[in-house]
Amino acid sequence: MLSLQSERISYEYKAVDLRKEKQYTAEFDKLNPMHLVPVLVDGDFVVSDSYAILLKSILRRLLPRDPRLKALNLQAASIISSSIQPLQMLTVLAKFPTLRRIHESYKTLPEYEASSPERQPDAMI
Ligand SMILES: N[C@@H](CCC(=O)N[C@@H](CS)C(=O)NCC(=O)O)C(=O)O
Repeated sequence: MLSLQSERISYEYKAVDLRKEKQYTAEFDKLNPMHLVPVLVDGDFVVSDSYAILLKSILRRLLPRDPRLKALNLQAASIISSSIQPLQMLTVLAKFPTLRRIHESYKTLPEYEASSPERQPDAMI
């Protein structure tokens, strides 16, 4: 636990060690039953999901006032939280044993190897 003071916002930072699966403790379950960080606790108000936290009043002030610039900032936040970040979550890494087994089995086929993304003419290596 760490108490910090930025220019105008004081807050307490509580780290949740995902490698030790601290997101599954009973205490954290009360904050976010989806077992994901980040979570913002403001008195008795609790909100999870970085996009929703961004839109909460205090952080909303960090967004540009110009509606076009604001839209571009929200676009970046949405792309990260909806399209990029979900692919890196611990819940989807190193799982899907059946798909992994099929992939390992197919890898012995020359046709399968030849069709791999990195072997395509337009692959960016
Ligand atoms: N869309 C959510 C995603 C939250 C998320 O996936 N958090 C990751 C860490 S960046 C997490 O808590 N992972 C724990 C797990 O996968 O068990 C957000 O933007 O807050």
